[in-house]
Amino acid sequence: MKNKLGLFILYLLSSFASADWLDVNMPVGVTDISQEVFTLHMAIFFVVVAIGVLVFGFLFWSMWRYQKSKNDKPADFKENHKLEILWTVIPTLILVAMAIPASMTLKTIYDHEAEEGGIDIQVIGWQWKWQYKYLDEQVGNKPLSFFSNLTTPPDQYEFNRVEKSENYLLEVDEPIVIPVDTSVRFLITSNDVIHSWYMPDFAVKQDAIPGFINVAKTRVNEPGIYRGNCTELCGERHAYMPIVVKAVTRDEYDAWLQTKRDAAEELAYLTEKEWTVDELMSIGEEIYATRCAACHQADGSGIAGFYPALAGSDIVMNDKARQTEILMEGIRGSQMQSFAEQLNEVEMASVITFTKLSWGNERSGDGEIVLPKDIVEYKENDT
Ligand code: HEC
Ligand SMILES: [Cu+2]
Repeated sequence: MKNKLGLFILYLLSSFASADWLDVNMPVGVTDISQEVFTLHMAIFFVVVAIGVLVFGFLFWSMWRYQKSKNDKPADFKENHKLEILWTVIPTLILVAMAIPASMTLKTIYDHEAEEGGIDIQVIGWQWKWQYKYLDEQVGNKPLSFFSNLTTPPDQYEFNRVEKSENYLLEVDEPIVIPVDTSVRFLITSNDVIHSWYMPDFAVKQDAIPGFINVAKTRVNEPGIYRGNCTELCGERHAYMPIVVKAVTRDEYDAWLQTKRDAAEELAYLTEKEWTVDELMSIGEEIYATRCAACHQADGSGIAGFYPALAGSDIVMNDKARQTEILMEGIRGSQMQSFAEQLNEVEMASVITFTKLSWGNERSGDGEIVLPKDIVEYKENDT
């Protein structure tokens, strides 16, 4: 018996020493604040361990020392004012001692002052994706803006048909890019319900609330790719809206901004270009898979009672004006949201064309296609 207990303790000790245990702890992170939070967490953790050892040690020692077989006459005193005052004052002092450094860290976390040379990024939660707007960077005549959509295919998370990828449910089509050693403020809000923007390596976790802007400031010390997710239950696909941040050097950041500006110029040209059906279909197929298939299903069959089938839909087959309107404006009060900001003119025209010419719709419908310039026209008439 004694031997087995010894083995068990040895086992516990050896597993404590192995690195696996470190993964159970919170990450040290890559910002000054995240490191401060980690140090604070460890300091308080050890205070708690020390108190636990003392209290339980004393408890077990007393049980053993004053067991009935050793003391046939137990002491029968009650109330000891000195002791009672002592065990009130000591914990109070310990709590105050822990609250001081904790409040100091909180104060740094809540410093939202803009800094010289810093950048502001508006973060907007959507069911179920994140939008990022770089408020200081104009592209065309609007701030640079894009959406981050989950890229893990449903075959991995719904049907278990294929092996899970390394960054399972933590991968997106377009990560946010930020420069290192620069003060970055995230202005966090929501378009629909409450979400929460959580990036463990930055020690940033802020609710995204419609109509409010919550600010989180960070300054990343090390280049790298950091992953987090939405941490406020926000609907059925809450688990499918990850966050990926790519921290790069200032030069790489400037180069990335330039590619964004070039892409905007390219788009102006692309909306004018003559498009073939095949080109539109291949872009449309990709857009459909990442933006629409989650609800309307890969084969356009929808889910009865939740998401209408697009295969065989009269609107999709025969009413391109109404379908364009649905995609641009969304359907109020339903999960069919506006894609006007999420897709550019080429992507919008392609995905509409794709739905009109897939799943048999091409045989029963009017077989028309929608061109990027139709979307440009829609936008012009709309304003
Ligand atoms: C989050 C789920 C969701 C996503 C993603 C989504 N839709 Fe929808 N869609 C809906 C719902 C729900 C409706 C029905 C709304 C209603 O009528 O109240 C709908 C309706 C439609 C309709 C009208 C169909 C009809 O016959 O009435 C079209 C067309 C459509 N969606 C196209 C798309 C396209 C194209 C995409 C991708 C760019 C897309 N949807 C993405 C949920 C979604
Ligand atoms: Cu969410």
